[in-house]
Amino acid sequence: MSNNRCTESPLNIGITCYPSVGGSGVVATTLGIELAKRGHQVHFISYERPFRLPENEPRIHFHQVNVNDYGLFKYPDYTLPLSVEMASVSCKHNLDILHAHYAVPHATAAILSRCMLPPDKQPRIVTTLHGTDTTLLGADPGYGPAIHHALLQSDAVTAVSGWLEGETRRVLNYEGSIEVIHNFFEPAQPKRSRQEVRRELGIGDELMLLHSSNLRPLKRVDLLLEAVAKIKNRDSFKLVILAGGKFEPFLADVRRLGLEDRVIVRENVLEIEEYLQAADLAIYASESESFCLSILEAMFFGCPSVATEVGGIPEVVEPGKTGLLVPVDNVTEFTAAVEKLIENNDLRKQLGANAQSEARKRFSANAIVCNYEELYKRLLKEREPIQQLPLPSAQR
Ligand code: GMT
Repeated sequence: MSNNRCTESPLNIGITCYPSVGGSGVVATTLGIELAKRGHQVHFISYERPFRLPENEPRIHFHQVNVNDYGLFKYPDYTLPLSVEMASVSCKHNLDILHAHYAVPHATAAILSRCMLPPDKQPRIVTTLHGTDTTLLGADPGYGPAIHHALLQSDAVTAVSGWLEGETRRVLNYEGSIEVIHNFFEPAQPKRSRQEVRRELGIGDELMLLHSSNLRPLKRVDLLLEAVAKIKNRDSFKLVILAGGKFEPFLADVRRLGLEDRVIVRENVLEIEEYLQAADLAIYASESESFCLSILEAMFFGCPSVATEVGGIPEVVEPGKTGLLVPVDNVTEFTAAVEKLIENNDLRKQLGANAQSEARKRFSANAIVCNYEELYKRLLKEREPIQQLPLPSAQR
């Protein structure tokens, strides 16, 4: 273990995250890619390769956790094999930092892995809270105390918004230190042009509204569809839904609301940038959101948002400057805000331009990744061995 490693030298960093479609996995993957670009060795540890993790990139490694489904257990366990893999990777690759994205079960597994290692092989553990690990699971008595314990035992805890920091204190009664490091995005260059993508989608002069999410109930896709169905000028738009999951459960709503010719769905899209560049307005009706990475992804392509004023969204969208915010659960106001930006091209374009420049300034990899690097280096410095004072001769 590199206790005395020069903190300016490249680090060995382990990252654990969910590999499937979801904001926390996307942020963790992008962070790993950016850290590798900056010269660090980055080791991803998960049950599958994260879906946005490129193959054959220098300094990026993937370690798969094998989970055996033993017939004697009703539920397969992931936490123990994950902790064993974390300990093994820490040991073999001299990890300086083990960074758990989304506390459950990653932070607990990281703490457990550290207990399996001798002191000189123990990495510093960073836990990043993403949202429902606090707001949903933190409030569950079957999880809360374990999450609280994992946060206390972590060497550093970060949250993706100031709002989530507050919720973590409130829900988990956590009094330790939490550093807010906002999410960031590093868009890839789209391979197709805006026109090509719009042609593929069958969009002509209409405005392209975009919603991109995992469609879980708190995204309130039901409410979003209702609001869109109330837009007076039906020919003025098409709604493209990038679904991180099956859209099938919402087909009945689409039919009931007469939106069959207005809604276009693409499931599990990897080339998200192609669709982002083709969009004119992003729409989000979530009832809770610690940050809403999808809004940020759209902002990078000059696309403003209409979103609900919940959670960390006001830290991302400045109402009247980079988008419009409306109260949660209010279909009428949501529709009115979308109509306003459909009708007023100048306003929409101005908000989009502002959104893009704010995103680049505040939420780019350049603006954010250094905060994680500084945190890692601070943690490693804190553990550098204190200079031994010479013992008095009597004790030698
Ligand atoms: O907590 C979740 O819902 C899942 C999580 C995820 O893995 O996508 O989403 C959360 O983390 C994202 C990345 O930090 C944030 O952009 C989302 O707002 C947040 N979701 C919620 O808070 C509901």
